[in-house]
Amino acid sequence: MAALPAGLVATSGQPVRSTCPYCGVGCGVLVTPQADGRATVVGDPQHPANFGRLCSKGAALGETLGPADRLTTPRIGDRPVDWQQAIGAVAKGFSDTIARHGPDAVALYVSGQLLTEDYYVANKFAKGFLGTANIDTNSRLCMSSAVAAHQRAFGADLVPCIYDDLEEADLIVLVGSNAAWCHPVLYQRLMAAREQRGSKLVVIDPRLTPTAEQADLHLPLAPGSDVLLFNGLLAYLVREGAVDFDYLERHTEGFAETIRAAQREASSIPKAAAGCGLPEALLADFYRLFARTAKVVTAFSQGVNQSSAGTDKGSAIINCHLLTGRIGKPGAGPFSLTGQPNAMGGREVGGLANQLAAHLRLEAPEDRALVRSFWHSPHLPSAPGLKAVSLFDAVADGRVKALWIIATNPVVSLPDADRVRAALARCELVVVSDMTETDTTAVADIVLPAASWGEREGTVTNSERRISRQRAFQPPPGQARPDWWIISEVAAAMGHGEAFAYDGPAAIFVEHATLSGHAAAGRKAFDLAGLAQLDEAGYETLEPIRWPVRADGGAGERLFTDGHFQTPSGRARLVPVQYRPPAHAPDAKYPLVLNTGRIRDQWHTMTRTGRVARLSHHLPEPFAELHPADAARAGVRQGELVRLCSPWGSMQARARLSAGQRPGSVFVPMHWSEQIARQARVGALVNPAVDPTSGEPEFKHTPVRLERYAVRWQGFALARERLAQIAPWQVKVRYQDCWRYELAGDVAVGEWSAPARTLLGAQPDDDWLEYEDRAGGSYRAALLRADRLIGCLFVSADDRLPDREWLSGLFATAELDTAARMNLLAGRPAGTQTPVGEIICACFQVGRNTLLEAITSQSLTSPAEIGEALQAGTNCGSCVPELKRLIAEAKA
Ligand SMILES: Nc1nc2c(c(=O)[nH]1)N[C@H]1C(S)=C(S)[C@@H](COP(=O)(O)OP(=O)(O)OC[C@H]3O[C@@H](n4cnc5c(=O)[nH]c(N)nc54)[C@H](O)[C@@H]3O)O[C@H]1N2
Ligand SMILES: Nc1nc2c(c(=O)[nH]1)N[C@H]1C(S)=C(S)[C@@H](COP(=O)(O)OP(=O)(O)OC[C@H]3O[C@@H](n4cnc5c(=O)[nH]c(N)nc54)[C@H](O)[C@@H]3O)O[C@H]1N2
Ligand code: SF4
Ligand SMILES: [Mo]
Repeated sequence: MAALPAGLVATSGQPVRSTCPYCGVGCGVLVTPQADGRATVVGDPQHPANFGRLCSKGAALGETLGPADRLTTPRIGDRPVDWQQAIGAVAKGFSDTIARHGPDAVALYVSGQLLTEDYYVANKFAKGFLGTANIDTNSRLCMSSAVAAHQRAFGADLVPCIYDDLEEADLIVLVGSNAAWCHPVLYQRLMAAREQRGSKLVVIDPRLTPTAEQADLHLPLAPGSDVLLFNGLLAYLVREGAVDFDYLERHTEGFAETIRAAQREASSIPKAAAGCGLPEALLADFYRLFARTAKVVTAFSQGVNQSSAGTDKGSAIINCHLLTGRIGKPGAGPFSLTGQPNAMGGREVGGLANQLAAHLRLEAPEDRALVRSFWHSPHLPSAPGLKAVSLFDAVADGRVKALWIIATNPVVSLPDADRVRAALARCELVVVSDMTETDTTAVADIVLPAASWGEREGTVTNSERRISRQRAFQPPPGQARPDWWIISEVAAAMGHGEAFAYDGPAAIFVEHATLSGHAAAGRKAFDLAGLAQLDEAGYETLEPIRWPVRADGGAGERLFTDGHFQTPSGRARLVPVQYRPPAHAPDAKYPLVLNTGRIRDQWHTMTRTGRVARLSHHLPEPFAELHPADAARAGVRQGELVRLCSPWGSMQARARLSAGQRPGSVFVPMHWSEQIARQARVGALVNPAVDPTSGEPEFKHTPVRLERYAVRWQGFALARERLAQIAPWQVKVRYQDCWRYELAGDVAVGEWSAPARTLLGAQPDDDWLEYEDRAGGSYRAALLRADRLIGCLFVSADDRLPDREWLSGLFATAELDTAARMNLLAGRPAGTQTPVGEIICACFQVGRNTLLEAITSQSLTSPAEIGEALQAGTNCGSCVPELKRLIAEAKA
């Protein structure tokens, strides 16, 4: 077994320069490790993605660290084992399955959160040495539609824009992107540029998001109607004479058919407006603005990609840019915003089942020959492997018998997620590499502990093709190991030691860069030949750099400036596309459309951000955001619990009413897992329809029914230790000095005293305070040990419950004083202090009520004035859109 290279941990007093492991903006961070195992993290002023800025998640990175809840030993079944045994078992399981059933009976399912080096090794292992193309990644769920649209238009998966373009544009169109919450630092850069140069912002999204609230125009289009909207734009541009015929003739093909198709479908503004469910005047305003503005960037994200028409939506957008020649120029182009930190790196190494390494084509014999000889691999599959959703279908029906899942949590994040869980439970061999227990490790046969951010070394590539180093500043806990090491050891145990004899990530990166140089041969955009000679020291000190990095030293050039593309003809293709409705329409039984996505302070399935108190206050519970009219129809009031059902599954959530929600649509975040909340995995409801070209699922459109979840009691507990499951609605929230549990039940509890003592773990010598009003259905109890608050429970027949914030503060003190003790069961301090309310500013923990009170009493009129008065919004700035909303609310 190969040893890990030493020298992983920085010892100088200097902060370690690294990269944020969350979104595709790829912000640089400066990390100063602390004695307690945590770290302070600030933005790197020199990093060209963020110039020192961080969002709420990046700013709280230091608090995600620490050994608590980490996986530290490999295990087989329930049995902890050493690495030798674990690796032997994985290797034998895969070898035996291949011997009995052939290479396509095994598969890997990996992640855009792997470092490029891990990702490269995983692909080499699967495609080159297991001999199967059955390696797919969660990027299939994320930007595979954009990849397919790029390939169709440009002949390769190339993103035409860079971040500067957002600052140089006069018009920015955000389509299906809630960038204020999902790409916050990029959004802040964009807003700053807008202040300076007066650029316009248009947001195309069915809901009024915090991003849309800031826009000059918000187009709340009917879900799934983007193709129609952009076909309508294309036809309008032709009518208005905004076409760049010179560009079309010299650099493109397919424009005549494309124009005809668009004209057939959306010949006039009224026609397009009707199909998109938009007022004609609003659509006309947008079309006019687009036609008149040369410098326009259309940035798109999951409202485009996660659709059964995702590839066509991408093409419809790109068509408009090609038609006007607005591509390959400063401040102009279609811009796919990547979600994960290394979505782009995954594309470089050929992470998807239909790709080969280094932007080479799996289906091209000459490309396969190049890779095969470079890897010295015994065989290379010639047909694409199974795409994520089909891959799990194959697991369900037994075609795939051994599966290795790395750095992703499909039991939460795939559509039809209950079926995914059932499929994994039946599968002969499921191996999971993760850093913590998840809903997916819960159904694994072998669990492997992975090193995580801060403990691993490597590179990631952000949305603008910029490669940055992630650097380690602390050792992994226990036996945890980097993913490249684990995969290489399994490959070696299967007899491929020579091809995987890496002594560290630098060697892998150099191999990757060398292969890209061979593949590009100086002619293609994806080219890292200029980094193929890096030595250890050069890799260690690698500065953020945008590709292409040519052998002659040229780097980071803007793509497509010469109008030359990577298609066989060298011309870009306009692709005729036609609107298709989403796969499943709402009906009488399932009348609403479920739209899913993200919230500001949580990352995906919450395995890291869910550990941070500061990030848990903003939106602590699984919720369903619905229009007041739909709520009234279902008899649901603000804050009540609801049950959502689709033909695929069901869940519970807290109702949040919002007039910004499109009538007929419900928005539910994707984040909550079984580890944190009961019956709150929205993936269980999501239909498994996919885009026919990209295979990307339709996460934004599932018919559902919503009903009141009639509860008999509601309550919450705060406790120093984690509590057992007691209620059918139970949500665990990380607070600074305690855990908060939101609870509710549909069966009345006659007597609370005994179960409350058990729940909070009362001992004979403890102090037990309690108050009961049986007739009113109210019960309150608190447990103290030597004057220290251990836990408390508040139950009520309705939702009249005290503020959690004041009570949770009592856990910070070692001994409760008499006043606090007296007010404990009242749940609030004496006097008439208002509770701070829902936390809006995560950095300084400033609540909604505090903000509203200050805005009114001090007549505050801008986020800057709020910042001066209360600090809110002055650190990461992620809450500024909400501060603006509160100012408007106070005025109204
Ligand atoms: N805070 C936070 N940030 C993140 C992440 C996170 O988990 N948390 N994850 C990262 C990842 S991996 C990704 S992929 C990105 C995703 O970033 P975004 O794509 O910005 O985020 P989403 O919330 O998934 O969806 C975006 C919007 O699409 C809208 N939408 C739904 N249907 C349609 C439609 O038919 N047409 C249009 N035009 N819009 C529609 C939704 O209402 C939603 O507001 O975020 C990244 N950043
Ligand atoms: N309903 C709904 N579902 C969605 C979406 C949606 O909009 N709506 N969006 C989809 C999109 S765009 C995405 S990108 C996916 C994301 O979905 P997932 O990839 O499933 O989400 P994560 O929680 O990021 O999972 C990453 C896992 O890797 C682990 N991990 C962290 N660091 C390491 C490491 O260094 N090594 C290893 N081996 N493991 C590590 C984490 O603990 C975590 O369990 O969700 C998709 N699912
Ligand atoms: S915007 Fe936030 S989450 Fe994204 S990379 Fe920057 S700090 Fe990290
Ligand atoms: Mo994503």
